[in-house]
Amino acid sequence: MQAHDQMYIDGAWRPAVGRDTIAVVNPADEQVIAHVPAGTAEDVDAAVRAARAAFPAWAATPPAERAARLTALADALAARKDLLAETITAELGSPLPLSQMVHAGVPVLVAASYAELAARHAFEERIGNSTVLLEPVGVVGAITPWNYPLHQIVAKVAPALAAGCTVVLKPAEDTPLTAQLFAEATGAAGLPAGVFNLVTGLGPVAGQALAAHEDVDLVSFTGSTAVGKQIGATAGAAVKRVALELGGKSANVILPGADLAKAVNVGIANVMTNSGQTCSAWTRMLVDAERYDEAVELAANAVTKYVAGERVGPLVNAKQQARVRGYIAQGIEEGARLIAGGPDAPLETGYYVSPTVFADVTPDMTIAQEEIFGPVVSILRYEDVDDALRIANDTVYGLAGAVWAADDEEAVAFARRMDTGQVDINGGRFNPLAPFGGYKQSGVGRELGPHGLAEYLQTKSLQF
Ligand code: TXE
Repeated sequence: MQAHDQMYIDGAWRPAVGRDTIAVVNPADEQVIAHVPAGTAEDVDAAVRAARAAFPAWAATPPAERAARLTALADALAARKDLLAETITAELGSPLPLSQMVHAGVPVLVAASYAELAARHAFEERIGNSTVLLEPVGVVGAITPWNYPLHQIVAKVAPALAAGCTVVLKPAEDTPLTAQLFAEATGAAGLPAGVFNLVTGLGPVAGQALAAHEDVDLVSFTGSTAVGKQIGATAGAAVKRVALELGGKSANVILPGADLAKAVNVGIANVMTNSGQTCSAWTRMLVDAERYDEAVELAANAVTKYVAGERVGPLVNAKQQARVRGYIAQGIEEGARLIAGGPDAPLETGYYVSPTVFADVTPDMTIAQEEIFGPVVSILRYEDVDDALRIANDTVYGLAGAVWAADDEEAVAFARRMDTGQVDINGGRFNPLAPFGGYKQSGVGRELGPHGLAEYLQTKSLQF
């Protein structure tokens, strides 16, 4: 591994133009673990130029060869799995088993899935008397968040490379070490120089410069809705492609005939995973009036398994900790009934928040409307199935959700009426090929699988 004080541009590690650095902090003990370069517009420009120069040859590389590089990338990530997991635990604070299984494990599957898709995707179609060519969009500017540091990178870079695009990545300032390991893996995988480039830096500086760069053809962003709107506006003004994966406020709908204990237990586990820092987390649990009290009791019981500092890691930084504690205080103020946790920090050191459950939450409360991004579950009551649907759809977001019912058919019928991009039916199982992305203000575009690949392609039709 290279020293942390360099960036990966045009196939080589090099220092930033400026001398400013960003301190990387372990959120579990608040200790500084490294410094990385705070890249500027000049660094971004150098990276974009490298990506532009590499584009024609990479776009012309046969898909089978691009697939071979992606297989090598999946292998390189797998070979570094332990180091990646330790690094993610150090800079994000997630418990090591979660880092190993999810944070370091899932991206290997995603990279491998794009190796397969690149190999078998039809980059050419016939429609009547036309041949339609599916061509790479060009240079991609990828801006990623810290919550799943490696997955967010791979979910953008792997389909972009499969499509034949070249990439400049600006990862979150909280988790740049994971991005550096990823960059090193792209080198080990034999990607030609300039096909993948890494610029670390602050969002409003390096991120902004990348999003606004005139030689970037597509900006793919995952993060807050506020920044996403700004990036969307900049891209729109430049008539540039954009993909946005933003916040969520997903509903966990437990219909009257469902297995209540299972739905509540899985629902609590879903939100506690990664300390609630998951955009698709089922943060609103919807239960029918008849079984409401039983559900609250089950939830109070279930949450006792999640202890801050043990199964539940810290939040990523002091700002996120303060924000989540603020939301918990606001929930109490607005009249929700606290049944577990609360706004006090559970540990003196580290950015921990108590696993928290609220009952008697009504749809108009702030905690039922805004993305909290912490280990906080709100339990809402509904009167009948139409009421459940109205509440489930009553937010500006529409990223994910869950439906539990007596059988899959009933759950699917409900899911069809939900304004949301992904729904787990009676528990669901992760599928790395299933499209992921938002309805409404949760975003534009999809990630993963063939739909994720399509984001990075543009079409040209030839008429005969
Ligand atoms: O996000 P930001 P933050 C939500 C979640 C969280 C909130 C704030 O609700 O509490 O956002 O998190 C880069 N131009 N999500 O402040 O600022 C930044 O450097 C270009 C949901 O961390 O949006 C980082 O790389 N880029 C979410 C990335 O944007 C800019 C995951 C995300 O940071 C920029 C994370 C700018 N002006 C937070 N400003 C999800 N959808 O999964 C910042 N960035």
